[in-house]
Amino acid sequence: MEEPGTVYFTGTAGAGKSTLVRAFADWMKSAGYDVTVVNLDPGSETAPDSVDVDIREWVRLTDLMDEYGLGPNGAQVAAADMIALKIFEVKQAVQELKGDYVLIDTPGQIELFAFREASKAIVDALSGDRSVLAFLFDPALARTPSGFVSLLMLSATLEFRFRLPIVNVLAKSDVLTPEQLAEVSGWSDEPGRLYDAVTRDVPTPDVQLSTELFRAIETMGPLGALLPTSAKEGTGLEPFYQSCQRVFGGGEDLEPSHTPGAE
Ligand SMILES: Nc1nc2c(ncn2[C@@H]2O[C@H](COP(=O)(O)OP(=O)(O)OP(=O)(O)O)[C@@H](O)[C@H]2O)c(=O)[nH]1
Ligand SMILES: [Mg+2]
Repeated sequence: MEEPGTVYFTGTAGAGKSTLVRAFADWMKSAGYDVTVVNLDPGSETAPDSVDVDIREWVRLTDLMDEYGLGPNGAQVAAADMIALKIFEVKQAVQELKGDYVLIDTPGQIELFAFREASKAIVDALSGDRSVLAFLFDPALARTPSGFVSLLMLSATLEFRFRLPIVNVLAKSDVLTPEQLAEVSGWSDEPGRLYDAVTRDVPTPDVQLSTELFRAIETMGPLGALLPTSAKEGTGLEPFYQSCQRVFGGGEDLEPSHTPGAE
């Protein structure tokens, strides 16, 4: 049997990870694919029944806060290390479900996920040859040139830390006007436009920094198109699926494992 495709949903706090995981899982199920949804956020407040494998069965943020008298951030740090200790149990639970696709929601605190060694161990344990990191751009940040550059840097950091291919996604695209969406898409399609936008701002040290960062990004290679999605409106989900498939298998499509609507 072919190894499942594993997609990690990452992004800054509130970028829309959990909502996109749910919308994408629903879309995949209605298209006939077998999907396993995994929650790796011990502080998640999503209803457990929308998740197939839930880290909260092993590690819960509120329990850690009560038990050790920790605040939410301290508890997240402790939780990251505890999750790493439980990760083979999580992996076994995922494997038992035998999904074609495994969608993994990650903790809201991106710096914890990006910078703790425990997260590296977690991702290494759960990833096979067909794994991809989806990095969600929050439109509140992505719509300014310096915010956009900062998100590109964060996305590149994740790629560098985890050594996994990355698909950059513009989340909540419905909150942008068509003009804003065209502008932001233009920045990812043509780096020259981003450069112009960054340097058009007043030349404060901040802009100078963004310009330097931009140069670094440019030398890293093609940015890859930023894929607009809206979990609220259900748009961009099929192109997102196709991007993941391109990463996994050089573009071939999975055969749905059962006929849609047959359940
Ligand atoms: N308009 C709009 N709002 C959205 C969309 N997706 C998510 N939201 C809203 O954005 C907020 C954050 O969404 P979440 O899915 O919880 O984001 P998250 O990245 O999982 O958040 P944390 O796990 O807390 O970091 C919620 O209020 C959602 O209702 C979308 O596609 N469109
Ligand atoms: Mg979440």
